[in-house]
Amino acid sequence: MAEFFHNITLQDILLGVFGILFGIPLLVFGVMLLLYQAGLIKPPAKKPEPTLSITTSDNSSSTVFKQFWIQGLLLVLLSLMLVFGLRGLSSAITNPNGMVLIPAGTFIMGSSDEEIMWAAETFYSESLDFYRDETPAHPVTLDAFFIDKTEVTVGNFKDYMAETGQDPPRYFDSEKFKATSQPVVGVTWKQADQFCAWAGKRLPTEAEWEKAARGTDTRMYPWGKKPEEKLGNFRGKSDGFRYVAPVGSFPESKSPYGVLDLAGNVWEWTDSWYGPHPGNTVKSDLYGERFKVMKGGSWFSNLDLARITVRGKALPNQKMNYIGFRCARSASVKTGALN
Ligand SMILES: [Ca+2]
Repeated sequence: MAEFFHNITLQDILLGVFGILFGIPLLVFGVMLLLYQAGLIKPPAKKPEPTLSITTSDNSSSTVFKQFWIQGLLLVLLSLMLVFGLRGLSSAITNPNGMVLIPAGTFIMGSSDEEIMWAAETFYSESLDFYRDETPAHPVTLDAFFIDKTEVTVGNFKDYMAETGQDPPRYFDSEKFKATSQPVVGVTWKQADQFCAWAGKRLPTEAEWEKAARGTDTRMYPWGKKPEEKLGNFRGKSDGFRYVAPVGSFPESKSPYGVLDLAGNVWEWTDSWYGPHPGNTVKSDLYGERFKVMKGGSWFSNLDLARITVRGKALPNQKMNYIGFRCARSASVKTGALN
């Protein structure tokens, strides 16, 4: 429940106001009609306002009111169904419980040789080898899915612990990392995986995370091509935060789909093992089912590591104060994604 309130959006509020503005007057109208019908309120002396057509030729007041009552009630019911149905449908499709819909389709995953050259030159790296696991840039086609709009927070994790009796992650009592609006850190891959399962979700794959951040062009960052120190929580204080920032602190950094916190704040666990991209020719002992890929860089990273295509890696049992996560969910109806 707490998670629901954390995730209420402007759209939810506007739709709520819309529902109240239309729903309440209609409800009052319906109740008054019922009272008329029951004889608890005196009907007007004259014929009712001709706003609703009365087709009968019988002018006796009881028949007129009976029809008036039925038409009015139908109108109220239909209006309420429309208002709340639209609200629920819209909310469920675009933002179920703080999630964002990423439409099905193809995007470009990974970096081209030119792009890693650009990164090496921009960030004064001594070696191109560091970047080679991002290559080649290759098309990937995904089904539609939902992804959390922000990183999972300490507050979310408290709800989970309260309901399941799970142990707190490392750093849960640390002054720097304990605020409820901050992303939870110090979680192992398994803890992240179990939280998502509890929430009826799952960890995103590396490809899903990358698409949610990148959209269908080949941008380097969720906001575009340029490194911008002020658009996320990276190493140093110039962004306003020395350690983690409350989730959603950088609304201008949103991805093409409106997802926040992707670059910086905390690295995010994905479901994927650290293996080679299709067509990658690098020989690496690190490839295989040993490391899980994490994405996005953190409050402890520079802007180089916050590039969308960077492939961070960590052992699944690592508990670091710069690693957190967010969850995803398939959008096919058979998985119940629209509830
Ligand atoms: Ca992040």
